[in-house]
Amino acid sequence: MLAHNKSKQLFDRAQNVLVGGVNSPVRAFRGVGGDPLFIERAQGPHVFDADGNQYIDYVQTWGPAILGHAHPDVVAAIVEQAGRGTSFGAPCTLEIELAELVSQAVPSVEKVRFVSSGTEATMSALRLARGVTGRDGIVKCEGCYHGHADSLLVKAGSGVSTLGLPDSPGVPADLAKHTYNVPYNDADALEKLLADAQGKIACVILEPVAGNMGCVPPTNNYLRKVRELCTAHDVMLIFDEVMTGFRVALGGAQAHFGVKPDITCFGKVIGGGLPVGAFGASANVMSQLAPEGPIYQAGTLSGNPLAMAAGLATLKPLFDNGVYEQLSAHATQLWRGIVERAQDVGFDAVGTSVGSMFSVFFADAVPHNFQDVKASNAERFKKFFWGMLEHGVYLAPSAFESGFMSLAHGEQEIAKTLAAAEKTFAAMKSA
Ligand code: KE4
Repeated sequence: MLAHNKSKQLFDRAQNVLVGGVNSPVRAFRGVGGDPLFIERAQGPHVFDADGNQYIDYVQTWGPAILGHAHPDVVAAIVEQAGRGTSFGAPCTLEIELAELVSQAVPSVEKVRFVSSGTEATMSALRLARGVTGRDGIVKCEGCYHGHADSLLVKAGSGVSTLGLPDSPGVPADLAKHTYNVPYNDADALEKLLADAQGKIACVILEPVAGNMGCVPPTNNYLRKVRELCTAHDVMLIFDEVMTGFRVALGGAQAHFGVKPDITCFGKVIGGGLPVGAFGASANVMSQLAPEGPIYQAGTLSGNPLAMAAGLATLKPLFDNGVYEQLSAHATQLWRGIVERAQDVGFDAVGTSVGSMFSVFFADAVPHNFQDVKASNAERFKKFFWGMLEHGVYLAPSAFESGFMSLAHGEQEIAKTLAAAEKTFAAMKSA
């Protein structure tokens, strides 16, 4: 058994001063039981915990580390900029350069506003859509996560499309009532809701590849149907590409599937591990935002030079030829190898991937929505998680998260991961 004594000591100490010992709930390992590891450093495809254990990392700080951890170009860019100042609270050249790169990669984004998290990006995108349309209603998909802004912390009640019910204390019912939920991958449910709520809806926001219920790809033409429905009902379509942006393709999911949203949200990869989010749209839509227009949005650290430098150093290599083909091939090779080894011991298992994000589900069919995912074998996932950890592989500590492949992961890491899976499944079978 790997020693986790120092992580345990740190966790005990952390809980005295940090809520739940963490600064973001999913890190607390509540999804798999047990205590979280404290990570001391990371390098390439690996993270190292406080006890000195090395793990092949597929969490990648929840997506940003697409080049691998501590990439020399990213570190050098951060160090160089840090010596020139970390934040000016004034326009700087690096903001222009990163915005130009985002717009070059994602043509539907003619203008960008940088913020400091994915939550800020989606929260601001909602305000933009509500301000442009003059309507209050928003539609999201059950099981999609868009950060913790009040209007988005609302889950579907029972039924296909329903008035939102607060998913967290502190979200006013008077606000939650403007949030409608529909099942992911169900264009008929969306069509019915838009017809029933005609004239009330400002926007539909969705993850073009759901990544917060595990990796659940859109089924055939779903995104195209959503696009057509939004156009027909004069409703803005927001793609939350905080996870899929620069992760599934250089141009994100909208490039991969050929469907163009009205507003796009970004995060994670575009900051290369530093706090960066962004949202963007046509110049016309973005002109409604202050200081050009009346819709207010602001941020002290938005576009700060240190984060911009990290983002630029992270995105530039992604424009090289063959990058996404490698990432996609490795992600597919990984989940297929894990699924095969699970099936070899008689476990139901399926896998999904889009670009470099992937999941394995202990189920007999590929899930298409949150209900399907909730029907998968979560207890088996927990055993899988801990077995892989024991064999030096760090997966997301929740069955409702995606895994991520980086450019630093090579054949050796994949082979080691599959060997770990084989040992883990053998132990699970004999338990
Ligand atoms: P942040 O505010 O955490 O930067 O971004 C929120 C967000 C928005 N949209 C999507 C599609 C996202 O996946 C996220 C954040 N993702 C989670 C994990 N899947 C972040 C991990 C955490 O909450 O600690």
